[in-house]
Amino acid sequence: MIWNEAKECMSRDELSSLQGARLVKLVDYVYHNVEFYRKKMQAVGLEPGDIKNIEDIVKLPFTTKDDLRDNYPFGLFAVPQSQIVRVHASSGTTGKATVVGYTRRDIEIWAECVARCFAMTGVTKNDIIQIAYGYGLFTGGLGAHYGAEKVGAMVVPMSTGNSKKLTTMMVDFGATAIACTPSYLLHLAEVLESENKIKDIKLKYAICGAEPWTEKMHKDIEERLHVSAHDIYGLSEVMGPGVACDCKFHTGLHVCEDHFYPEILNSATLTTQIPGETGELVFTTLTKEALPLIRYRTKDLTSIDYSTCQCGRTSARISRFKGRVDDMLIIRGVNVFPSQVEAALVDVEEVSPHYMIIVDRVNNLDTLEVQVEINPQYFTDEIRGIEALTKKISHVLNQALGLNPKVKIVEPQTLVRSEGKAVHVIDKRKLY
Ligand code: DLL
Repeated sequence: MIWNEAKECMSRDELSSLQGARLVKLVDYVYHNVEFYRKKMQAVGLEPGDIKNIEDIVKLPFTTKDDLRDNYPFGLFAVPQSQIVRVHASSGTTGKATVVGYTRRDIEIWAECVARCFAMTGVTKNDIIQIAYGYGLFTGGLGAHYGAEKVGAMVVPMSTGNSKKLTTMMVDFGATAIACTPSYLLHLAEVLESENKIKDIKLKYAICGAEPWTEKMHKDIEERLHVSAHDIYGLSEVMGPGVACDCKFHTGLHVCEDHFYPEILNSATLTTQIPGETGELVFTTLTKEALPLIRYRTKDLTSIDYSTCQCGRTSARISRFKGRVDDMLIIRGVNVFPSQVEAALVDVEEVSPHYMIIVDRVNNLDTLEVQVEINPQYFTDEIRGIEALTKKISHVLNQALGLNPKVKIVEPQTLVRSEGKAVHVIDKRKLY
């Protein structure tokens, strides 16, 4: 079933003129409603009338996560607060959240995009879907939820956490689809295997995203759970899940191009890469009202293919993600920057600025350990003192990251000093 054939199968020429018309409207809209964009355009001598078609997009300046952070919390919103019906947030590089807002229409379009994604995987109103992305400020849970409801599927809002309950309900309810991070799904596969329940499940589809995963993980999920596994992509700044997803042919993720205009950038030269070449993905939101973004640099690395897919969709397809251009780690779906750890530790006077973040994957679940050097004047052999300090640091890091890292206090001068750029992260996860 194709959810919105009119939008997903239009010719590339038709699509370009739709995108062009939407861009012209968008530029006029942001120029008159967001001071940040007006100033940025004025700084390069641009007036809204200078943007006449989609090709003109390259004249516009880029937007970055720092711009969102500098305008925290609502500075880039293009509508008054009375028109915002929801906000979500994700972590920023220094611990300050990046806040995103939605009008009622934004929420409707978001649900439609996610519905398209689910529909292209095969999910229909006859399916029972467990949503096991986190519900809350993270866009995963609610974003997937509204899209699944729009398809008409029966939604089970599990959120994350209780794996035993999830697997029990998966069997008891006869769930036919699940949406969660790929690493969590592999963990669930282990739980089901250990309970000898694989034979009892009725899963047909897995819609996984929010973190990088490999072809091998994809194959593993399909073989162990007997499902068709799909890659869903999105980011809160642009909307949330549902910006792109792969269909049953698995030849790249179809971008909802009538709403999000993709460009692939050579980060060094800031010029557009030719199709097939890897670069940084940049998005312009063509229809968003609350938080429109012009040429937003996602930092995600991928390549693009404009040829028509075997499924009939004409939308551009981006390849499975090859990593990021910055140091953002994704741990259990939560975005973590090393600088957030550093900023949090600065407030703990007993420890030095030397720290090391160790990320691993045990039983398919990400683990996070933070090693911190104690300051020589606080160095003690007294266990109780160390225990109290460990607890204090755990609390500080939990507040900053929204995760519960294992904290290990080490003696002064233990951590390796780097001669060049400081190394603060050891990521042992093997994306096998
Ligand atoms: O992770 C939105 C989402 C939720 C997508 C559920 C898919 C499913 P953020 O927390 O803002 O939003 O994180 C966005 O996560 O820039 C990528 O680096 C990474 N990411 C998201 N989906 C994928 C994917 C959500 N399918 C950041 N493959 C993005 C690889 C992904 N990386």
